[in-house]
Amino acid sequence: MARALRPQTGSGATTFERFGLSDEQLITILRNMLMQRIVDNRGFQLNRQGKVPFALGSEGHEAVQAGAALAFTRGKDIFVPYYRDLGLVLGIGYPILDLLLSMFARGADRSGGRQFPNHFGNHDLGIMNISSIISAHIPHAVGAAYAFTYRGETGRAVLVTFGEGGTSEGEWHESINFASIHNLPIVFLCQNNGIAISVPQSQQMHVKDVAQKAVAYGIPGETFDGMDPLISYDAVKRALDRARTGGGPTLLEAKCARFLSHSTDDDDRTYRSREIVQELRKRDPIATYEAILLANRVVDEAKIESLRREILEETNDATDRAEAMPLPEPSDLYKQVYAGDYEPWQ
Ligand SMILES: Cc1ncc(C[n+]2csc(CCOP(=O)(O)OP(=O)(O)O)c2C)c(N)n1
Repeated sequence: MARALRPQTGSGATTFERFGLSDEQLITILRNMLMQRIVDNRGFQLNRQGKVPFALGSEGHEAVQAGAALAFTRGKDIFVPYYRDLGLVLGIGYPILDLLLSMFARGADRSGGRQFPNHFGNHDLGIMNISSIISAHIPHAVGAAYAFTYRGETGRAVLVTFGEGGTSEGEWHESINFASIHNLPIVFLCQNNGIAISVPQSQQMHVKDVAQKAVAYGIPGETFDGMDPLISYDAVKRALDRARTGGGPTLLEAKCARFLSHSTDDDDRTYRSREIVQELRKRDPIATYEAILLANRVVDEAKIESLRREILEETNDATDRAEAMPLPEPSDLYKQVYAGDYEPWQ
């Protein structure tokens, strides 16, 4: 049942009421945010222990990703993620174990342990695999949306995500232009954390908001608070609904923050001060959302604690299981690379 809750702090006149979410859905959002944070931290811990070669954090992106995951219709929509979408894929149903198998590069991983970590893909969940080449996945997303239109499949939409740095790429512009011309059912969701590795937004573009770029392509553009999961849910849901009902593409921009380094391969102390990061962390989306749920008695402290414990146990279990699995067989090197029985050395 939809609830009427007290206004959120810092979000103007916004009330929970207008989102029409049940208690269960409000708690699902919190669960997904906590899961993202715990799995995220696990990747960094394992890297520091020398057990996994690489991890990418999404701390600070929890709200936008949990909100967007709830707006996605599993079994109908297609999601084309980028590498920082750990929370979004978990929210759609990607198993924690699959993420850990990929981090540990074990043979039981869906790609046979041959993919770069954070290259999510799951056919059953409608998650399209990507490459890390910035914005190279966006034409693929537009292609999927074009296929829906071409086949006359209504009620389906594509959600594609990227960072603000990705909007400097030619493929990004070409894709939005094509989607706009053909009125395709697609939502372009920018997770704007203000920095592309070490390059600030001011050196990527001469506009304040990425969403302004929508004007040039004749589609709606909307900037929203990506630190608020309910506002994020609402924006993504409205845009997906518009796409599903023939309204065409939308460019969304979630203003969020990146609390960690770009990945375990860089040290953000070389390009931003600790004071800046401390300021960002004051707006921790999990702490803010927990406070709102507590104030409105949707959850109590004990419920939050049990959610945390449950997710931590699942993550610990997945870590142990993934670590205990064998590495891929060298003879599997070309498996899933060539179609059919072709052996490249023959
Ligand atoms: C075509 C291309 N150029 C450069 C890179 C190296 N690279 C990897 S991530 C990244 C920054 C992207 O930043 P942004 O799109 O803002 O996303 P964020 O990582 O901040 O979430 C760059 C430049 C790449 N992978 N592909």
